[in-house]
Amino acid sequence: MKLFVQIPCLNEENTLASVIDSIPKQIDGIDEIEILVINDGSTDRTVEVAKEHGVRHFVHHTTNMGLARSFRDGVDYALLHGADIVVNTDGDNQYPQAHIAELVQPILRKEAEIVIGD
Ligand SMILES: Nc1nc2c(ncn2[C@@H]2O[C@H](COP(=O)(O)OP(=O)(O)O)[C@@H](O)[C@H]2O)c(=O)[nH]1
Ligand SMILES: [Mg+2]
Repeated sequence: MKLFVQIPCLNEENTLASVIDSIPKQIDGIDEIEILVINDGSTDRTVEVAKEHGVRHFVHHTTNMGLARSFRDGVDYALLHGADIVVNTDGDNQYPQAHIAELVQPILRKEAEIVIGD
């Protein structure tokens, strides 16, 4: 199972490092974890910070196109690159990444196709 964690970002240079560094490196039942940053026309160092923290997958919007379009383009990229599961999280460190392992469990158990953390 290949998991993509996608992070839509509009100018998240201050918080993106904490988000990336707290994404789990291993999850039982998942073979590969890839991180994808969707850069939605950022004018700050979002992309440089992501690269410095090991991100290798990017979707770039040359101008700001909004979160909905960013989310969709991220899912398209992830599926094209072999994703079995896509987790979306924010670049502002609003969500605790440590819960990603728990979040994907209903999918791994084939009990759900979509899981929402609240
Ligand atoms: N507000 C906003 N966020 C965007 C946009 N494009 C990408 N994002 C990213 O979408 C994520 C959610 O945005 P945020 O402002 O935190 O939304 P909220 O958590 O619903 O208040 C963040 O990682 C943003 O950087 C955009 O055009 N506007
Ligand atoms: Mg937010």
